[in-house]
Amino acid sequence: MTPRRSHETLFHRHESNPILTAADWPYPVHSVFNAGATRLGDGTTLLLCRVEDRSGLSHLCAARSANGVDGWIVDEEPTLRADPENYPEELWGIEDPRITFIQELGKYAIVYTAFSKGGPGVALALTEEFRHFERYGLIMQPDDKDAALLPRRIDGGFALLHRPMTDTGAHIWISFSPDLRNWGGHKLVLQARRGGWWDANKVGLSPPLIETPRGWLMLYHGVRLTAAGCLYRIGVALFDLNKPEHCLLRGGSWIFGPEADYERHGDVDNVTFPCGYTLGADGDTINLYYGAADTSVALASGSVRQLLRWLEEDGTA
Ligand code: BMA
Repeated sequence: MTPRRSHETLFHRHESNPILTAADWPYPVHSVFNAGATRLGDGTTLLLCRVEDRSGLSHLCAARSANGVDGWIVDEEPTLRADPENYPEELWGIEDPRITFIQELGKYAIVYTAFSKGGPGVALALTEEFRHFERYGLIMQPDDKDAALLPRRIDGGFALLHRPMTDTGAHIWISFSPDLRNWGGHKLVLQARRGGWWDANKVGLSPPLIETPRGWLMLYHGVRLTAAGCLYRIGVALFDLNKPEHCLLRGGSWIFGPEADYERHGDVDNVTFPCGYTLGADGDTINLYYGAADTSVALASGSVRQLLRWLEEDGTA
């Protein structure tokens, strides 16, 4: 009998973790974490980091590197600041960006959390070069977060994964739009489990979905509430390429969670929170960028093929 692979190591931490901290910043900040990621046209890796200053509020700041590991060049000033005068929903800062290159627009879509008086909501901005931004404002009202766009239309509509809070828990939904402004066709795609599960009560999309020949691969976080606080761990699921609301497989176990000291201890202990990835030149290596303990940015690498194989064995429909 083939041994079950539920304890296989699917993501390997980079030896120079954490790869970015507040000490790398050219201006005074408190912490740097939960970064969106993408690759620019010239191959440069861009991380759009959530940066918290000593007001406690967050803004976004870009760091660029040729190899995605070191040699980061960080913008001298915040790259995208909250703009509460024009966008009152950004009153208490902007957080946790996810970046998707939208082929038909030739632009990057940044979907981020806007922290409003009414709670966290989902906001959108488009950019071509991460210097000028076209803001769309709030596209999902509070309480909603952990959102990312798909890179292309599905059945004629743009598609947004997001995580509204409901009375029955926090589950992942998909919504569709003809123009990125008007949203409808809402469908539940992944439900938090109940009881003692690692992903009971609260799940949320982590980085944007990864397109594979087998389907859209989702890395999602599950939040386990314990007497000592929350544990933020990562699991995997697979969705139909043409019907992304249809879950094909969902892993039983989590595949990545707080183990290293910089994940175990920080402003918020026991948090691994990926918001972005880049794919290696081989089309298989996933460079996963994650916030560690709400304090720093760390990197782990995995393989699309290995994740799919693991899901076949550990997952259920
Ligand atoms: C979530 C978000 C993340 C954060 C995590 C752990 O609800 O606010 O930004 O990393 O909690 O504090």
